[in-house]
Amino acid sequence: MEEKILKLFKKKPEHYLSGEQISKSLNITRSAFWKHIEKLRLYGYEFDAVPHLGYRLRKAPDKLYPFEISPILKTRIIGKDIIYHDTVGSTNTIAYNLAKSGAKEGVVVVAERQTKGRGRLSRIWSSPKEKGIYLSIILRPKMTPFKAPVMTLMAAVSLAQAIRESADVQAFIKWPNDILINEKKVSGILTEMDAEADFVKFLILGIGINANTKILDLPKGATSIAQESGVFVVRQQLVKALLERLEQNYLLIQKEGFAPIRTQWRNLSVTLGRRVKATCMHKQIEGEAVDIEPDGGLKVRLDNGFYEKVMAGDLALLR
Ligand code: BT5
Repeated sequence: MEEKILKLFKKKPEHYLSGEQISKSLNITRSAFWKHIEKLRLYGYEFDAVPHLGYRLRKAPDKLYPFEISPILKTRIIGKDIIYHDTVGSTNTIAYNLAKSGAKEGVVVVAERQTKGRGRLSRIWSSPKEKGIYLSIILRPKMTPFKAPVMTLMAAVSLAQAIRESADVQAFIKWPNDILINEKKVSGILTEMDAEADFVKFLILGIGINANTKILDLPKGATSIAQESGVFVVRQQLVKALLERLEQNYLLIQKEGFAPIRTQWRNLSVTLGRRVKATCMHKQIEGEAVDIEPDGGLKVRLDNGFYEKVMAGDLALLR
C-alpha cells in the first residue's frame, strides 16, 4: 500500500492530494491512509500537509527501499524479489541461507550497512551506512562448478557498464573481481556457491559499491564514484542499472556461452597489456597479462617467454 500511495504522489509532484481523494482511489479508510502516511514518515519521507488542500510529497529519503526500486526496474528474473535490511552482518550470508532453504533464482538481498561485510579469504569489506551499495543475488545457473569463474567476470562487466551509465566516469575491470576508477578500487565482487562435483546448486553474487562513500571511511587505495565524478550518485538508479545489466548478461551467457561477454570484458579491462604480479595461494608469478581464457582464467606471459594461466588469486598491476 505504501508503494501505491507513493506512486500517486509521484505522479503529480507539484499537487496537493487530499486524504479523501487518495483513500477513495485506493479503496481504504481515511484512518488507514493516515497510518500509512505516518509509516512513510518513519521511513524518512517528508510531506507538506496543508489544511483543506491535503498532502504533498516534499522529500523522499536516499534509501534502497524495494518499493522505490521495484517500480523502476525492468527485469524478469533478477530483483523480482528484493529483501531489504537496514543493517546486516553480511548480505552474502543472508542470501546464502535463503538459497539453502530454497529461495528462487533472482532474489536480491540489499542492505544500507554491513557490520561483517566480507571480501575473499575472509577479508573485511568496509560497508558504512547509506553511502554505499551492498547487495547479494541468488542465481541458479545450469553449469558445472569449474565454469563458475566466468560468472564473476560477467558480474564485473555488468558492474563496469552500470557504473559508466550512472556517472560520467571510466570504470574498468581489474581481474578477477575489482572495479577501478583512476586505478583505485570502487567496487568488489564476492562469488560464493554451493555445488556438487558436476553441478552448481546455487551461486551468490555479492557486490559492494562505494557510491557516495567518504574516502576517510575507506581503506587506503579505495575510492568512491562520487569522489571520482564529483557528482552525487542516486543509488536507486545505480541498483536499477546494475540489476538490468546483470540480467541481460546472465541471459546472454546462458544462451551463447562466455564468448560475447569475454569480448566485452576485454574492452572494459584495465588488466590486459599490463605487467602484473599474480598471487595464488603461496605461489607468485610476474609477467604481462595478455588475455582472458574461455574459462575465465588470466593468461600471463612470463619473462622467459612461457605462458601461464591463473584461475584465482590476487593481482597487482605493476605498470
Ligand atoms: C572483494 O574482496 O573485493 C569482494 C567484496 C564484496 C563485498 C560485497 S558487499 C555485499 C556482499 N556481502 C558481503 O559480505 N560481501 C559482498 P577482495 O578482492 O578480497 O578485496 C578485499 C580488500 O578490498 C580488503 O582487504 C581491502 O583491502 C579492500 N577493501 C575493503 N573494503 C573496501 C571498500 N569498501 N572499497 C574498496 N576496497 C575495499
